[in-house]
Formats: sequence, C-alpha cells, structure tokens
Amino acid sequence: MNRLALGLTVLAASLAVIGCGDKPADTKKTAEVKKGAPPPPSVEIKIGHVGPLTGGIAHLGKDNENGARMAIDEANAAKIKIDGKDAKFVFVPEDDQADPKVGTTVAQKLVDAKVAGVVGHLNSGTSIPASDIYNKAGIPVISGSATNPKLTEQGFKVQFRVVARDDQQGPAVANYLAGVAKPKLVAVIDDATAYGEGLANEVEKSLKGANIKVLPREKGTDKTTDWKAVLTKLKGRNPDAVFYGGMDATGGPMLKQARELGIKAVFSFGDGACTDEMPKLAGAAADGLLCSQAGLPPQAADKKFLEAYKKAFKVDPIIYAPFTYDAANLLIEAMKKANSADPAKYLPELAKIDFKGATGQIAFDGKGDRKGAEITIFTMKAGKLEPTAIVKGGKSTPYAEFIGGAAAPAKDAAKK
Ligand code: ABU
Repeated sequence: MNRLALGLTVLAASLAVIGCGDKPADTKKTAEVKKGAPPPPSVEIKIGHVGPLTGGIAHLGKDNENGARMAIDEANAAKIKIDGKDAKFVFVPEDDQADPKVGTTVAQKLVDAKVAGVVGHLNSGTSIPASDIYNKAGIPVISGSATNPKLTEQGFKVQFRVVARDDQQGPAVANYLAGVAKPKLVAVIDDATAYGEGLANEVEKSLKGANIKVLPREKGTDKTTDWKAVLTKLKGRNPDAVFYGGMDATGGPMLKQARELGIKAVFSFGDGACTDEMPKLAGAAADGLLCSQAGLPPQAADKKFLEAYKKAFKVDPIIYAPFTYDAANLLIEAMKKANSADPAKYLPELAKIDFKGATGQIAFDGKGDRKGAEITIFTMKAGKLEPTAIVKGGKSTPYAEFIGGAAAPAKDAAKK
C-alpha cells in the first residue's frame, strides 16, 4: 500500500469511530494522520446565547454575553472530553434586540442550528415566548437575568434560571422602601413589558399589603426617555416615593427629569435599572436611589471570575455576567456528568445539579428556579451603588454581616 492509500485508510477508520455529526479535529491534524497518527476523535457542541446587542440596553446584553462567552472559552482551554471525544464548544451569540418577536425568530434560528443548549434570553419579555420554542425542541435553556415568574411556571422541563424571581424581588424591595422611607403615598410606573409591569405589580401588592396608599398606575414603554408628562402629573399628587419597573436606559432619564421638575420623592427601581449606568444616565440625580438586584452583587462573585473577566473584557461586570457565566458552566457540567451533549441525555443531570459557581452554590427546584436565590438591596451614594442588605427566604440581613458570615459566596474558583 502506498503512503496516500495508507493515509486514506486510516482517515476512513477514524471517521467511522467518531460517527455521524462529529468532525475530524482540523486540517492540521488530518495532515498528521498521513504521517501515521490517527487524529483524536472530536465532537462539536454548539451553545447559544441570546440578549439585546443593539438598542438602549445593549450594554446589558453585552455584559450577559461576555459572561457566557468566557465560560465557553475556559471550557475549550480545559480540553474537556465528552464520550471519549475532544469537546469543541462553539459559542453562537444572537441579538434579540429585547423584542419578543425577534426573540422567537432567533430562538428558532438556534434550534435550526442544532445548539445543544442556550444561555438567555436577557429579558423576560423575550424569554417567555422563546421558551416555548426551546421546549418543543427539547433544548435546555438557562436565563441569567429574566425574573418574571411566568418563565418557570409554564411546566417546561427545559427552562431554568439562576437569578431570583420578581415575586421574591418585588416584596424585598417594597419592604425595604417601606421600612427606610416610610412613605404614606407611592406612585408606581412601569414600562409595559413582561418584566417592568410584572415587577411593578408585585411591588404594588406588597405596598398595599403594608397599608401604604398607591396612586393609579402610570405607564411608558421600554423606549420612553421623555417622562415629563407623567412626572408633571405625579408632581401634582406629591407622592413620598416613586417605584419604576423598567430598565436603566429609561429609568435614568426619568430620575433626571424628576429632579429637574423639583420632585423630592424617594425613587426606587428593580434590577433592570439598578446598575452603575445610572450616574451616567441621571447624573447627580442618581444619588439616593434605592434599588434591588435579583442575586448577589457582581462584586461578591468569585474572585477568580472577576479577575478573568476584567482581563478578558477590560471592564468589570455590570450586573448579570457572573450569572450567565454560571449558566453556561451549568450546561457544560451537566454534559460532563451525562457524558453526552445530547439534550435528552444531559437534561436530567441539569435538573438535579448541585454546582459551585461564581455566584455561589446552584441547585434548581422542580420548576427550574434557583434554590435559595438572594436579592441584594442597594443605595446609590456619591455615584456608586452600595449594597446595604441581602434578602434571602424573606429574611433581610445587613450586607456586611451576610458577606462576612457563613452564607458568604464562593471565594474559590468555579470548578470545571
Ligand atoms: N430582570 C430584569 C431584566 C430582565 C428581565 O426582563 O427580566
């Protein structure tokens, strides 16, 4: 047999071993085969990420994407084997523009691309309609930021999230607001999205439960940046506090315009508008803001993660990058445990996982929600978000006490 024939015979044998859907490692390795060494069999595993990469909250979409991307890069560097083959994880990022219709379009695109799992979407308004598509395709999906309860109330076995829900976040931030500001009359505004309206409803319910009067709901959209008409109307009612359910891109201008109009009320936002972008968007008017995030704050994430993130992206995480990093790692860990990237085979491992991530220990309940999820309450002081309390299981603990105590998050690296 001449050298060419020998090379072709070895190559054919190698392809037969790795089977349908697998690929030889690369041309360089194929060249090595001709010298007599068979290439190690490999398997390509696609993992999708979806968030808004354009529009007003593209900075948050990029933050989420960075976290997931970093997990994929680290997994490739770790040279993981699945079913005896070199796993080559391929990151497939998509932009849903925070638009529910675009969200379903890109979800179907990822299903058609045969992704093994998805991290996303960022928004509840895109995550909820997209979840039906992933569910029908049997593809596991983990959101690192969508907080509307409905997402995990649909009975979809493929759906998970690694942050708290708005029926936890709403009462937590409302009770804190009630305790600190002691308002008698509160105005509630929302952006008419699944997230903003849902969270505003939860806050209103809690405030009314505490016998605090709430004005009739005011509404904008997720693109409203001129709130003067709404705020002028509210100024006439003189509320002691204003809660807004919406994102930072709309909440920032609202806060700025409120102070320009002379409104003195305490402002309070949920996680979508509880970011360090606020001083850029609202200027000095951001000071005094009381807000919540649906998990531990980014600065409490694993130190190794924070250092690697800064090195890779030259910025600190804004809010949920540690959670999307964990979400991607959870998919990979479940695949390792199942020794398979077949969604039907690794989904049961994901459902019963108990994983030490960058945001602490992660396990899911029967609905796919994170067990024991924390809520962090912040106050904006001198242009910086300062965590003041952690609410867990309905119990509020001062932040310094929580972080210094036994319940402190993982200090060592997320295990691969
Ligand atoms: N949780 C705030 C931003 C994402 C969402 O729409 O739920």
